[in-house]
Order: sequence, then C-alpha cells, then structure tokens
Amino acid sequence: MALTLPELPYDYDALGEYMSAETLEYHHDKHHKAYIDKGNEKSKKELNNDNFIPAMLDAFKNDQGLFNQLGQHYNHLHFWQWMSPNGGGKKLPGELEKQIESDLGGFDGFRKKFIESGTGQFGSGWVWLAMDKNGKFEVTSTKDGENPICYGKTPLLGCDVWEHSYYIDYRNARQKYLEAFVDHLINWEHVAELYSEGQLKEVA
Ligand code: MN3
Repeated sequence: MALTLPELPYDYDALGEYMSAETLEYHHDKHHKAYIDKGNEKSKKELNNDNFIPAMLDAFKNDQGLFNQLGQHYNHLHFWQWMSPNGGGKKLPGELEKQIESDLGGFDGFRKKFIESGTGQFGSGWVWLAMDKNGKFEVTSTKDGENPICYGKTPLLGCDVWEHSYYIDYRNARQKYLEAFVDHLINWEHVAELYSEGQLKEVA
C-alpha cells in the first residue's frame, strides 16, 4: 500500500462554469497525482491513510521537501470534497450556522473575511475556515502546502489559491474565483461533518 489518488466525487463537468472539466482534469489528474507520487517516493516509510497525518506533521518539522507533497495531498483530498454541484451560498446546516454567526458575524461576515483573506494571500497558498482548540472559528490563510493542522487547528473548509486552481477559468481574477467558490461551490455538508468530528476530538 501507498498513498493513492481517490477519484473525484463528481463528474469532471459537474461544477459547470464555476470550475471547468479542463481545470479539474489538470488539477486532479496531474497536480494532485504528482504530489502523491512524489510523497510516496520521498517518504522513507510506507505511507497509508492511517499513518499519513502524523507523517505530514513530522515532515512539517523535519523535512520541508516531503512536507510540501504531504501537505498538498491532505489539502487536495479535502478540496475535492469541499465542493459540490449546486453548492455554496447561505444554505448552512444548523449547528454550523450558529457558530459562524457567533464567531464571524454570520454568513456575510464569513464571506467577506474568506474572500479578503484568499485575495490577500501573497503567492501560492490556501484560505481556510478553521477551528481552534477552544472551538472558536477563524478565517486564516497559509502559504504553499501548509494547512491549519500544522498550527494545532482543525481545518473545516479550505480553498486552493494556487494559480493552477483558477487560471484556466478565471485567468488572474482570483477574487472572482473566490466569489464563485463561496457562492456556488462550497459543500457545506462536508464542512459540517468535519465540524462534528472536530467537536468529538475535543471531548475525547
Ligand atoms: Mn492545487
């Protein structure tokens, strides 16, 4: 066993004009696959889904070259699931909506912060909705392949702001891409799942 590339959870053309089949073919089949191949190649031990997150955190401290691949594998694994056809907008599951209301000023506050943070991330990286150890939500961005786990936080939602994620469909208009992601693509059900798993972890 080694890390493998999961299939997309929808057809390549399922996200319509918001993210084209051409983007998904390059991004999933080539970019994500390359992170997996290089991660398997660089790792001194056999990686699998169970030992992968501890290996990513170890590499974050000790092996930047390996971390780049493993961080990006984690980020993309969820990125495909953080989108769905007819997603996005204000249709938030109840518990999630309450927490976004109290910590971020509701959907509108979240939307503004998420788009600003993603637009403001200089160079390649990711923008996140994350939960800290006290269960408080925050919007943050990270560079390159980093993610909130590296900083002891739970990622609930992430959007890839590397140019390979939007250049075919939006050219250099990163803000338009982020607006489309928030308004039409976010799979809130997956965000809610990660939120309840994160709450369980805190109790345990
Ligand atoms: Mn990417």
